[in-house]
Amino acid sequence: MFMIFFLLRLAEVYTQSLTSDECERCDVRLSDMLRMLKSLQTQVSIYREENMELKSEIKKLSKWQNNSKASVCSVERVHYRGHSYRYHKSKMNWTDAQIACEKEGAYLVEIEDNLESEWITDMFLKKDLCSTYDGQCMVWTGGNDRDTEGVFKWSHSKNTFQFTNWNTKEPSIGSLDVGSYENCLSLLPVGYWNDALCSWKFDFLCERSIHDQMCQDLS
Ligand SMILES: [Ca+2]
Ligand SMILES: [Ca+2]
Repeated sequence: MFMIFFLLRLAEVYTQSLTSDECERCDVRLSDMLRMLKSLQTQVSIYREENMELKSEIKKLSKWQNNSKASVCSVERVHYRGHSYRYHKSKMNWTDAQIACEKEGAYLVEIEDNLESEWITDMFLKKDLCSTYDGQCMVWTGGNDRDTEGVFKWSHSKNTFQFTNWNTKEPSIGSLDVGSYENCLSLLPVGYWNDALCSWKFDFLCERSIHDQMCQDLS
């Protein structure tokens, strides 16, 4: 803008300083130049207004995004085959983890086939960072045999396991009687399964059907 005003002023001063003869030779060119500069000035004014409008829109979007982050519906979730997953990096015993999932309209994850198992392993587990039985890296699922020893079910659907991915020597049924204590299903870092003491505290993974959401995810 400053440059345009400067050029306009320069043209006016130049015009005023010319003699009559000189003006006759350059009148047309100066008039054209002034017209172009004024046109340019108008365009810059328009761009300036548009820029202010854009800044206003960006400000509104930013405010909306911040408000969304504060909403329970906007917590970071990952969608996969009609379900929404949320990993909780918060260590709880199995029962408290289950309650935490229920509070957000979800349930502890239920793994129904190898595709889902592999996807969860790739998406959420620390397969490259942890040793096999690293308690810091285990994750609760909804699987358990709390009702009948050795009969594992998913806590939400009540379905018995159709697909399993047990680690070697798991589950611990009949193993020095620890099976009767290890009743809740945790995921090992590479995605294999282990029944563990339900009182142990691990991270956990909540799942829910997208159609059962209490509100629409913004992601
Ligand atoms: Ca058991
Ligand atoms: Ca076990």
